[in-house]
Amino acid sequence: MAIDYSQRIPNNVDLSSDRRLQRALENWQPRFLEWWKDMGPDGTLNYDVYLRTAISAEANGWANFGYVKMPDYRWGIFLAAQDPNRTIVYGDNKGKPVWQEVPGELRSTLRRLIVTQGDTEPASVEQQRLLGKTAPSLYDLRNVFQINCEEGRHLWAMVYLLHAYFGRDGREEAEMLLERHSGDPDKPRILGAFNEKTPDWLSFFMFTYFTDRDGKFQLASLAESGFDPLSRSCRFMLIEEAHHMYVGESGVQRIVQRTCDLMKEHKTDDVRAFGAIDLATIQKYLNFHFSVSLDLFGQEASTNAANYYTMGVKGRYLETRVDDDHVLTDSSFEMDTVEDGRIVRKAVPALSALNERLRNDYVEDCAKGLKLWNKAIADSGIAFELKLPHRAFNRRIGAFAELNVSPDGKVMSEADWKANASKWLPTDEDRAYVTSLMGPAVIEPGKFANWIAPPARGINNQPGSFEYVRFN
Ligand code: BYC
Repeated sequence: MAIDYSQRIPNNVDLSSDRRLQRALENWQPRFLEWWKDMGPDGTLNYDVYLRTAISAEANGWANFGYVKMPDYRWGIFLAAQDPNRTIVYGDNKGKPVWQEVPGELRSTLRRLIVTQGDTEPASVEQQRLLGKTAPSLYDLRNVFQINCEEGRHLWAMVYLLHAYFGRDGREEAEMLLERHSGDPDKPRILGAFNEKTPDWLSFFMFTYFTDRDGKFQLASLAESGFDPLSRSCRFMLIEEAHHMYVGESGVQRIVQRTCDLMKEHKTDDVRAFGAIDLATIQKYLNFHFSVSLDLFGQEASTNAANYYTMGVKGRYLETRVDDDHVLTDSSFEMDTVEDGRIVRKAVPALSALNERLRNDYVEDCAKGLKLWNKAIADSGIAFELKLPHRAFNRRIGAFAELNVSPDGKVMSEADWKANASKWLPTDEDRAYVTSLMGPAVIEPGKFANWIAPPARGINNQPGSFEYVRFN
């Protein structure tokens, strides 16, 4: 179905045919806009930003670019097309038609998953609120705004599901999504990584590379849901997510490139003297963001995850491409776990290991960007390799949280950890240095801050000097 832009809330769900739902969402809309003004990108309400807006939910519905003031962005409700023959492909309900309404016994489980997903979206906008002040170029400024607008739309996607399918409870949850705030001591966001700060652009690029990638894998698993409206919402969100990860991957790449260029030019590792970010510091930020994002996959052994799967609520990554019985009651899965303070490899029931399995898929995907970054380093003739730390490193959630583990996987005493942590994770001094590079936003078209290389190509093939943001 085409997206109807004539409505106050653009949508492809025939919203005007359900007056009650339409009114409820139209009541939520001004609250969302208030939240955007208070918690969204600071001081930007009048900017004209060169944004893409979805005009249809088809694959080619994306190439629609134009200047938009962000409060006028057409946030709306877009679901991927419905497949009338879709069936549940795993768990106890395998082979049955997908649900168009929420089965009573799954109501609280589904609501909880939708709320957890929804909570991350506005959280990330809050985390990125101040980045515009220090943008390294107009190109980057436009990208953070694009991401913020799309995360706002992802919030709309989950709020629609809550309003349309969960009655009063759902409406209350939708209110709460605007009341919890990232880092708020009294009403924090639900998941750990979304209460961390994103104070500088190296953190932003690492976040969009590693944490948005958790989004990719969680959304892909929820796209397998037997609750069809959730599946269709997530399938559409995944299209938007891809650009966010590209911003992260290319952003880190450009920082690495600039660092390598300066190392070669000045024949030194100490690029701090030349106002860039040394590779050792980049590695520490990578360690931090990777480990915090690993926590987002939950416990290694999880009965929650087993139940989601058995009930048909949340599947595996690309479920239909996995070659097994899709029931898993007789299958086992090998994974690292903790016994007597040591990391040991064990076969465990596959159903309880689904979070870990998804984490494996994620880790494999994370490694791809490192290859690109390391190629840039190697092409510069520099002997240094960025590495993903061991998955037990710096964990707060799951079995490894009780251990102290080095990036190369050695279990150590607390005293040894304390003595070494400053080599592995950004110190206050590292953070202060990176923050010190974040000068006033670079707003001259085609110019870039000293610590980052220009991108290989512009958005929508625009030239390097393109005016991506107009300040009014
Ligand atoms: N922090 O059995 P477990 C994105 C809790 S990112 C705090 O393992 P489960 C985006 C857990 O809630 C994708 N608490 O749980 C990216 C549970 O609590 P209860 C977001 C945590 O359910 C960038 C308890 O520990 N989407 O889209 O198997 C920008 C037991 O754990 C954490 C989703 O996450 C944590 N890290 O797994 C913008 C999808 N981890 O029951 C957006 C929806 C676990 O004891 N969520 N806990 O009170 C889920 O699928 C699951 O809730 C989780 C947890 C995978 C998160």
